[in-house]
Amino acid sequence: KKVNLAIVGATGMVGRTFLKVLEERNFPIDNLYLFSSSRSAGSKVTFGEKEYVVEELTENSFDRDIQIALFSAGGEISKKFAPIAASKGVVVVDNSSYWRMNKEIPLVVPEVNPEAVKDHKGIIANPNCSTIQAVVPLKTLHDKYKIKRVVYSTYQAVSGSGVKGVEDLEKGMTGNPTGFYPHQISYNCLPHIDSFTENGYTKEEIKMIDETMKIFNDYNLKITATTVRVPVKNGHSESINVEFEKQFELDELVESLKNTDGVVVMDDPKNNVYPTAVDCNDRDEVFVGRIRRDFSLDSGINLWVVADNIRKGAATNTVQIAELLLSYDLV
Ligand code: 11C
Repeated sequence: KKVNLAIVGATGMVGRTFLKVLEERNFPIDNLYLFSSSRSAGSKVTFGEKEYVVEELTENSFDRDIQIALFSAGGEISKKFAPIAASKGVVVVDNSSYWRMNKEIPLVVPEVNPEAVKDHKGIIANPNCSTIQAVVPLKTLHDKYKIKRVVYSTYQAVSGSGVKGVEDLEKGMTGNPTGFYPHQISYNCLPHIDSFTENGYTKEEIKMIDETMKIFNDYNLKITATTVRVPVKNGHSESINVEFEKQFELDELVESLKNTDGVVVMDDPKNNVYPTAVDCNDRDEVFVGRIRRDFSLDSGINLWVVADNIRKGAATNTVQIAELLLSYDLV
C-alpha cells in the first residue's frame, strides 16, 4: 500500500532529514507534497528521481488526498495547522513540542510504546530528541527492574537549535560568534536549553521529565534533569543515573540492553570503546556505554547514552511512527 504524504517544514534541518530517511527506508509514497513558509516556498528539492517544488503552507494545503503529514516547522505552525490537517482526514505526526503533553495526543517512541498510536485522533506527537534517546534503553530496564528514580544530565549538540545554532558554533570557532546563544558556545558549556521556567528548571529539563513519565505511562517515577548545550555540532550525549526497585546482575542487565531493539551497546573501556557524538552521527540507533553499578545506591546504575538528535531524536522516530500507522492499518 502506498500513501500520499506531506511534509510541513520541508526545507528545515529535520525536514530535509525526513526526505533522506524516507528514501533510505523505502517508505511507500505515491504522491509527495512539500510545504514551507512563504520564505522558502518555490525552492526545489529532489526526492528519488524527481524534483519537487516546495509550496507555501496555507489553510487550503490539505484540501487534497493526503493520508499522512509529517510536521517539523515549530510549535506555532503545529498549533494552527495540525488541527486543520486532522479535520481533513490527514494523520499528522508532529515533531514540535506543542501537542506532546495534551492528554488526547499519543506521544510515541516505536521501540517503547508503539501501541499508543492506535489511540490517535488525527495527531500523534514525536517526543523531544533528548527524551527519545533516553527512553529507548530505559524501557528495557524499567520492564525488568522497575525504575524508581532517574537523574538526567545532558550534553546537547547545537544542531538541536537548528541551523542558527550550528552557525553560531562554527563562526564562534573562528572568533566571530553570531550571538544566537546568550553566551559564547564555542569552547564553552551552557546550562541553558530552551527558556527558564518559574521553578528554575529550563523547559528542556521539564520536557525530559514530563515526556518520560507520559511515554512510560508511569507517573510514580522520580525524575530530575540538567540539560546543557555543548560545542558539538550534532549528536546528543547523556549521562543517566538510574535507581531500581529490584536487584540486578550487571551481566544480565548489559545482555538485556544488547537485546533491546534500536540499542547498540558500545562498552569496552579497556579498549577505549564507548559511544561519542561524532561516531553516532548519521546513525539511527541509540548507543549505550559506560554501563556500571552505582555503588552509592542499593540498586542502581550509570549509563552514557548517545544518539543523532536529528535522526533518531527527530526525523527517524517520526518516520518510524508513520511506518507504524501503515503496519497497524491506521491510514
Ligand atoms: C535541543 N531538544 O536540543 C532541543 C530541540 O522540543 O522539539 C528540540 C526541541 C523540541 O535544543
